[in-house]
Amino acid sequence: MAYEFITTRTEGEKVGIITLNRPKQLNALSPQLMVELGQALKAFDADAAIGCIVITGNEKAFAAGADIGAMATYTFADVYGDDYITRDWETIRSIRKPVIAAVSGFALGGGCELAMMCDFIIAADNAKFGQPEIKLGIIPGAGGTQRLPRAVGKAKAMDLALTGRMMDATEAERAGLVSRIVPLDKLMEETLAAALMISGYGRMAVMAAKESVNKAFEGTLADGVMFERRLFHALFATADQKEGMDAFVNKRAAVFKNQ
Ligand code: CO8
Repeated sequence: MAYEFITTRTEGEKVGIITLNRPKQLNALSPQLMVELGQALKAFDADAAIGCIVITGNEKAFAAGADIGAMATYTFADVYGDDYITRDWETIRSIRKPVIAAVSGFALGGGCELAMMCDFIIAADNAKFGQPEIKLGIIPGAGGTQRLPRAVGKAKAMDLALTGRMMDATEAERAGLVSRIVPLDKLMEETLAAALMISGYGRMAVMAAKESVNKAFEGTLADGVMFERRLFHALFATADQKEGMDAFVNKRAAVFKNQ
């Protein structure tokens, strides 16, 4: 499919890569870009060959936020009544395959929220994260006030949301927002290595792991542990479990068939 504000490609025919592509606007997330992102995510999710998806930007910006120009004149009736800004932001939550954010440069406002909607974030050493909406007279609108405290704790989330300051990659890793920091020129190499590794594992175990970790953020500990246990039990019905354990016992590499 031809896109205007993103590009897509695959790596090793196993990883789907979506690159946000409005470089002059620092990848500001316009409504049309979000529609295209949703379409690309759904297409990779439906492609049986793809085992993991990566969203990235460019060296200067992952995304500097929702498009302020597009939002500037919106009224309450536009945003609440017609749901202009928010309606295409939820698609990513319905994607069942893992989605990694490979972040270099600015990840601000909606850009930081988009990164947090991904399953984990690998950051280049020049990455900068923040929720500067307060400076515009608004607050985060795509989950920032909810996901940021879960990732970095209340104190730092309050600091970022109330002052609008940015935090660099080192602070973000120390706080638990990003899983690892890599040199800028190694960002895609390291991210694709992780994505290819994930794509090589049994698809059902991968999806169950994603679903189960996400459950940790949405309910009680007891419910989450029970959910995990049921998925753990269910994976013993898969051929991939037999293959993975047989391979270990017989000291050979496992070949998963996603069955
Ligand atoms: N929207 C639109 N255009 C932008 C945005 C943006 N968020 N960010 C940067 N741009 C544009 C600039 O206007 C500029 O365009 P032009 O060249 O035509 O003047 C171009 O990108 C380059 O930007 P700068 O010249 O400002 O570059 P600097 O390197 O000097 O500064 C900054 C970089 C610090 C990132 C600066 O651009 C900045 O502060 N940007 C705005 C950051 C921001 O406030 N983000 C939050 C936006 S609000 C939001 O995201 C709400 C999310 C709600 C989601 C709701 C859906 C569910």
